[in-house]
Amino acid sequence: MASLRLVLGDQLSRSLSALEDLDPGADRVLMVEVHEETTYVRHHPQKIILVLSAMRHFAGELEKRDIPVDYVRLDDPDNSGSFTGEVKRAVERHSPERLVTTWPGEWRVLEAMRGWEDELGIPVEIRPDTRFLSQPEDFAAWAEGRKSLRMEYFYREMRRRTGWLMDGDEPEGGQWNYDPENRKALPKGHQPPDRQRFQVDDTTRGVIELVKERFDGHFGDPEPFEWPVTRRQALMALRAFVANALANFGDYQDAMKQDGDFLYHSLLSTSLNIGLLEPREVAEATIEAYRAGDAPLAAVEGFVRQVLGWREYVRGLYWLKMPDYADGNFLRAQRKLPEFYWSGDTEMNCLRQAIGNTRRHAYAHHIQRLMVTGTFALLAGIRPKEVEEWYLIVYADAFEWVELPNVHGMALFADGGLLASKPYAASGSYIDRMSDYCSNCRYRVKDKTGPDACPFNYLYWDFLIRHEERLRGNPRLGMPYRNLDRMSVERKEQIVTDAERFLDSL
Ligand code: FAD
Ligand code: DLZ
Ligand code: SF4
Repeated sequence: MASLRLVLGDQLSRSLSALEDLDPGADRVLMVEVHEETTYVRHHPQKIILVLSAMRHFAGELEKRDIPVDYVRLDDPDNSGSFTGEVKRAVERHSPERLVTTWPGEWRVLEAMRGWEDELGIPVEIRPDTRFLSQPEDFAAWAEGRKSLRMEYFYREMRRRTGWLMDGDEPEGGQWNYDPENRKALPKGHQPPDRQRFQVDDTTRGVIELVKERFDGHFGDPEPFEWPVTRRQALMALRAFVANALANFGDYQDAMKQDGDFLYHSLLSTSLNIGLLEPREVAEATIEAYRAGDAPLAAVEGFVRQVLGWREYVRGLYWLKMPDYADGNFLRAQRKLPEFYWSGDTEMNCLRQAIGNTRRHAYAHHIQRLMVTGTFALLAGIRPKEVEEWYLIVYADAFEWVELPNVHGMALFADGGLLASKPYAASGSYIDRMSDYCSNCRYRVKDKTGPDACPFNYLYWDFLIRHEERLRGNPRLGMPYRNLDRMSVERKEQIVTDAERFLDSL
């Protein structure tokens, strides 16, 4: 055989670089379900179902096009359980001249791949992942010599490079960023559209049963399982988002609502991250809606910034800074992850809502991830590695290249400000402003201290007091520190006492 083309579970794109120049008469695709990937963390059952079902559908689609696929199932008795073991076995079966694959999404997998030439005794070609709109070396060139790596400037460069939402050399509408218009709470009684749901077919049903049997005890409900698992379904999800939600995406991007699991979010991250959709087509579909007058500029710019800006930026940062990036702990956070992150058993309604959403769908939207579970972990000083593992486990879209910078850098400020210019610390009033959670909570968001006060309130000030040495010099924290300076000694003592009492009870 000429070449063996390895396709991983998050590389399910017909345009994948490993599949370029494939000769169906001489080459073969290799796809492997392996124990190591299904268990390197105790993934939410829906994440395993998503990846395995999408892999099986993708293999079927390749075969329909007469591309030979060697597909190893998880329950194959000879399955060695790892990428390295399965690649070795496949090389023994097929004696290819070379192995071709695409740059993976996680450092640990790249490390394994780098040892394959020696182990297999054949050339191993690791091709760039051209589905992204920028490559790690582009990011490294952009970052070179810069004191700070703010996403906003990277994003502007990407806008210029793609020409998206540009008017010549200027941004469409005269502004690069319409975020200030994108921070509205949902009006009372407002009903966001329902999520597009996908029927479970026989392939997915088979995987659901396998996962229920093998991964019983993992956090999260396996069913109802409603994620797209084929390209056709993913395209339907994209069309549904553009038609039903995009126009309001900007306004309500930061909003949260009791039992509002999805609001106006696109729910496209799972499809993007496993390759059923490409970022280019997703962004272009939204820009087309703007040009057709179907969505306002602020909404479309807000969405494009997530896909062209944040998504590409976090990947660039990940590959620039790994493997050391994962080891930072700027704020020396050492507390254990509270049990309620798994059980949802807490009287804090905002956390109960975000964790419940996560358990039901392997999904929570950005502000729930950042300003509820993320901010709480930041304020409470939870050990970054434990928080990172939680996020990698519980979300169906979690792959380390995107999860780690978002948790370590954005939510926890564990990189000391490489990604974020200040910690995303906030008191309960932020959650109260952006949601209706507080009116359904046992705690009182207006109370600042005492047993009934919202814990976010005293934890916020306690956080600033605890980290004064590290954070007072941050120019973006000037105002809160000035407010802290105006507080009486007794008030500060009360804050510290309340915070200690609460944290000890976790
Ligand atoms: P929308 O709100 O509709 O956004 C559109 C798209 O923009 C998303 O599908 C996603 O591809 C992209 N996007 C938006 N924000 C980001 C971001 N900060 N970084 C990268 N891409 C972004 N995203 C993941 O894909 N996987 C993760 O494991 C992940 N972990 C996160 C952990 C934390 C603590 C935080 C704060 C954010 C995390 N994000 C992660 C980013 C973001 O929250 C999710 O991409 C988003 O919630 C997915 O839902 P959606 O498709 O409905 O997104
Ligand atoms: C997440 C995941 C799971 C659960 N299982 C598999 C698998 O059995 N086979 C596979 O090829 N990929 C799987 N994946 C996705 C991989 O973990 C992912 O490709 C690597 O982490 C690199 O990003
Ligand atoms: Fe969360 Fe505090 Fe509001 Fe309760 S009062 S929902 S703990 S922010």
